[in-house]
Amino acid sequence: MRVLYTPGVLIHAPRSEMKHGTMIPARECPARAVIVRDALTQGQGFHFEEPPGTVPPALGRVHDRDYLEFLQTAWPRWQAHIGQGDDTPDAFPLIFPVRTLNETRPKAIDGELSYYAMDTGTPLTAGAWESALASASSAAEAAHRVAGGERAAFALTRPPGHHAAAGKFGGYCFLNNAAVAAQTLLDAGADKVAILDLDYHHGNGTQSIFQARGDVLVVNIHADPDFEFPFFLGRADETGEGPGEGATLNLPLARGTGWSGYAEALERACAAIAAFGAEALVLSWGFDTYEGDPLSTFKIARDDFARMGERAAGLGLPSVIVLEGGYATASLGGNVAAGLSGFAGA
Ligand code: Q9C
Ligand code: ZN
Repeated sequence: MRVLYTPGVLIHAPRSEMKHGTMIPARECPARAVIVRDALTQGQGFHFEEPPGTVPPALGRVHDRDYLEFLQTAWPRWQAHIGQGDDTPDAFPLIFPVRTLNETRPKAIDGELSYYAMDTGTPLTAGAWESALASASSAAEAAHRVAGGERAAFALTRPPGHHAAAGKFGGYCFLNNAAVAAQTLLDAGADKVAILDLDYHHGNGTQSIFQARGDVLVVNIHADPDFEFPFFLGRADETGEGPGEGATLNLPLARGTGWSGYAEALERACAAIAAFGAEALVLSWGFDTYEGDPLSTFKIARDDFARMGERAAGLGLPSVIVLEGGYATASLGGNVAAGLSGFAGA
């Protein structure tokens, strides 16, 4: 299997995030990509290639122009605002335009951070834009390969993307890599693309980007938002709107779900994708469903990732696979290798 990887994904290195009111080391860290890269390098049948260092055209079709401008310039503005040069701490938003306020975009950088964020859990760092762009470029190049006839390609993306909406960052995500891959497949000639999101968390960004579109089916299998982040999207009654009515499918699962419950949802997901008539698949694959993951309540084992990959491959569709979450860093390389090998072996 083709692997799109660039060291650009290692630049974004958040220091810390908040947990229960105190700061802990950031879970979404460069070591995640390093361990996946090393596991695939040592594994069988993975062929590495670097994506081009250019901005993928699909980026501007799934994200707002003003949001992209903000992301690209946020760090130097934040640095100037803080006035501590190279010692500038990571940027966090501290207020949100909730229902009692209005959504007029402020001019100050700290106000804009709040305008473009969905949570305080996503440190914006000196390298956030560079790594997010490297990831989006990897996803787009993987899509080009698949559009050009390769059976499957894996984009080793980090930071992840599925919580990022057209104009919002959050959930460790800045640019929606899966959406970029899907849009690239469409732009290369596919009429219909399906996105299957297997991260532990609901991919709210991906759903919202395509919610009113009929050309992309978005299917999510995830922890029920009644008890889990992102809390405000991912319910079973969300089915899409306008031309996208019927092209959103949410399969929320209970706390503690193991392989049997998960496999049942996966069957339903695959049946929907087959019925939609997709010509290509984007697998938005997070490995935080793992039984050893610090963010997960699910009980998915390494062998189960191989079964997951096998089932997704069984759809028989040209597939772009992008990496989403997975925070049991020491186990992440082996888990990704197992999943991709399961896919390739099917
Ligand atoms: N105390 C992805 O997996 N914060 N994002 C959880 C737990 C949000 C995860 C806080 C987790 C977002 C791509
Ligand atoms: Zn996740």
